Amino acid sequence: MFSSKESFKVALTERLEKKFGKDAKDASPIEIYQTIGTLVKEKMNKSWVETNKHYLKNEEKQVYYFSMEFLLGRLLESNLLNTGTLTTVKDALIELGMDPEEIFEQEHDAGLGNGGLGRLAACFLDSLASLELPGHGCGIRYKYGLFQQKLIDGHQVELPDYWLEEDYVWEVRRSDKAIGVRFGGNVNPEFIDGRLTFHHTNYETVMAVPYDVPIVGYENQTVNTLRLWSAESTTNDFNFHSSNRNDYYKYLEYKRSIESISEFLYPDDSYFEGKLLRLKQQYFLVSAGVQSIIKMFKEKYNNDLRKLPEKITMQINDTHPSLVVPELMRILMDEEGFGWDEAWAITTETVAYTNHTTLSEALEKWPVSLVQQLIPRIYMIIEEINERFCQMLWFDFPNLREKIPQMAIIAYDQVHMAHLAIVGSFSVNGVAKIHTDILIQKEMKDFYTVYPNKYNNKTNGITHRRWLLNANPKLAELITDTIGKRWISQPKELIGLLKYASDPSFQEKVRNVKQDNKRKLARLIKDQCGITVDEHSIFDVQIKRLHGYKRQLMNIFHIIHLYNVLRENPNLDITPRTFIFGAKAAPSYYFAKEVINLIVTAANLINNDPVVNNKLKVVFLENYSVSLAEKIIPAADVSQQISTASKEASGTGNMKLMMNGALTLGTLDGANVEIKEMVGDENIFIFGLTAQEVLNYYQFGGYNARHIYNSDHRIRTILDQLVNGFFNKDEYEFKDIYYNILSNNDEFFVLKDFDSYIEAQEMVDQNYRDQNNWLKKSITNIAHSGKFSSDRTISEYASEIWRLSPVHV
Ligand code: GPQ
Repeated sequence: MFSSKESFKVALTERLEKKFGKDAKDASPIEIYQTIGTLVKEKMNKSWVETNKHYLKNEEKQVYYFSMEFLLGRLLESNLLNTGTLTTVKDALIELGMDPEEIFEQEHDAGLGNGGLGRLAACFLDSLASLELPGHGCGIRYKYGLFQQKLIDGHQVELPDYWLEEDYVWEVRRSDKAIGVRFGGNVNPEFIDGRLTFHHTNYETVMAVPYDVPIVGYENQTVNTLRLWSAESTTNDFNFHSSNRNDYYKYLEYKRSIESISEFLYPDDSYFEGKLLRLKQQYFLVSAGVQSIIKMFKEKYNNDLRKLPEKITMQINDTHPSLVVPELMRILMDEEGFGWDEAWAITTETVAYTNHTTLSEALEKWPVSLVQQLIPRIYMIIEEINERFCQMLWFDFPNLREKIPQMAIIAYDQVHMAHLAIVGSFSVNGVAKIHTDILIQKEMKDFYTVYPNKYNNKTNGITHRRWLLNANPKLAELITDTIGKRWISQPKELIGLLKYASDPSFQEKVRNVKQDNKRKLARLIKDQCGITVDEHSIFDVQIKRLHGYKRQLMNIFHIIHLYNVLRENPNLDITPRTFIFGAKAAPSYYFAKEVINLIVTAANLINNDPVVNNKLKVVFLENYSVSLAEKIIPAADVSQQISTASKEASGTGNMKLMMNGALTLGTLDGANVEIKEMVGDENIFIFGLTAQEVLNYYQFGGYNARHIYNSDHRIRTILDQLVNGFFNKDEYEFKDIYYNILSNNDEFFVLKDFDSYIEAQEMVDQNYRDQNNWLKKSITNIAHSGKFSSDRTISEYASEIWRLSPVHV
């Protein structure tokens, strides 16, 4: 049906008629989208069944990627690309008088994630399938994804993201695979036949119903599964006493409380919010996932669970799913009859843990009372793990005896999830070289002494299929025309572009593609914000979650500085620039919301001041999301990656932007370090404190923000403008930012790095004037971006952690 435009048109027409009783002319764009989606899904079903059969029949190892977040975005276009039907479908739609982009845009983003961590999981799924690796996702089917952001008067307002309003064409509900997850109750030890057993009573059962989403590989027959669990109640579990008229209402209440478990995604990024409901979500995901894997495994391997580590790895995406460790122990001991030692050996050879942050506010520490009350048996197991771990430290590592309270899994009435994950797994990895180094040398130094062999690095990556082939088809085409198409399956082959970096005719072509993309984005900006931007200005982009450490504040301070300079000297020769922001703040993150307010307020002032004479525009695009990123990134000239060094574990936006020819302006943090290594010093703008310098300041002090305020008039001017009515708002509007910097001694070194940031920004300005040189740098970045394909990352996980080989379906 997708073999030619004609057969696709016939299939589309027939299905539209069946599904909606309409022909292509009358159908609405959303109906067209849904129909094509259904057809593509059906096309994938055959390979899905085949893949599953193949995995069942053969004894290859499989990986399960446990994650509280999968930030998929839209799937139609990428599924068309991967199934090799994108061009046919696009062309056919055009012939039918439709705009393919308009059709694709009907799809509601699956926003089941916050930012980098969730998007990484989605890129990994794409790479697993594309490399023909048997790897599946295990997550939660939140009814509401990450909130939709509106800006009202400069303030962020959150609206619920009811993404399931229209049918989600990619999922299949599998009621037959539902599994019960138990919460609460009492656990009583009992001796049965001389064996200690644990009898669990008075618990509440929540039904976990899986919804499966097929994940198709690029031009192969592999279709893996993303299994998303939804919480449901069953009437069987509720005691109706027909004499009591209130039972019905009680039941409804009960049903609501159960369904609340998969109701919404917590909107916090890199931040631990210790809510009971969140803990419920975590155990719900883990228990449903592990139980279903064990069930399947027993059927396949004749109940021989000793083989588990040989055949299965459970990779946990940060500590959020770290209850996998005690849950697997529980199943092996309580349900399968293993003794502690054997269960522990199986568990710790099956689970692997990825750390994604060293920020202390993100570390998960659950109050003992909460864990005990919600999952009593799991708590007992954690206690035992802790006991044995501390004993082991005491006897085997006398030098660490003093450190036991800091290393314990349970201490000071809290369960420390990272410690549980480290102790309970066979692999601990960071997500960029510098991040892994910091884990080993500082954050997890003592654990490294105990388990040196567990530690390894896996630098993050992004799928070049979505972020280059789909998002920037013109650039992809130009690359293929220039070096052939091998780079698509072997992204490192992009290096072949280096030869053309200085070739004027190739440069011209790259420039035209970028210019087209910028024109399109300028139109979007006009439509969404009513701001006219100069499409020949530098498009300078910072798109990511709003966070103190990501320092959007430093960016806007610099913009205000430029504005101040221009007001003093309107004829100053600066390269026209458009600063573009996209960022959601966690709803309860007050400071982050203040920064949004400052950006939007400053933007209004600057954009409407004739003195600036269109040399400067500031745009804040509402509701930053995967699909919006796909429009911004291909149009970017400058990629701002300006986190306080040591704070950004890796970053992945940096990779997407370089792959699309933007030059990085950044600190030596996260994967920026490796980007610099690849492209060389002359093709990146680096500034600011190093991670070591930052860590030294934290440890030994010696930084005083007020000194800088007093001695640097540029900084003093900006800070004073926050509180002297300069922005035509209430004088107190930005006082918290002012005090945050001056009274809290500028936790993220905005003032300390400001001078070198200005200098780096001037370099950007100067460099852009020489277009040939700029294009050479841009092409050099694209050429080196192959390393940052998630195909490379996933190959490393497969060979070094999972010992997983491709399976040809
Ligand atoms: N990251 Cl712990 C998140 O997006 N959310 C989180 O809760 C945690 C980490 C990010 C991290 O900040 C980035 O530096 C990484 O590139 C990304 O995870 C993927 O590893």
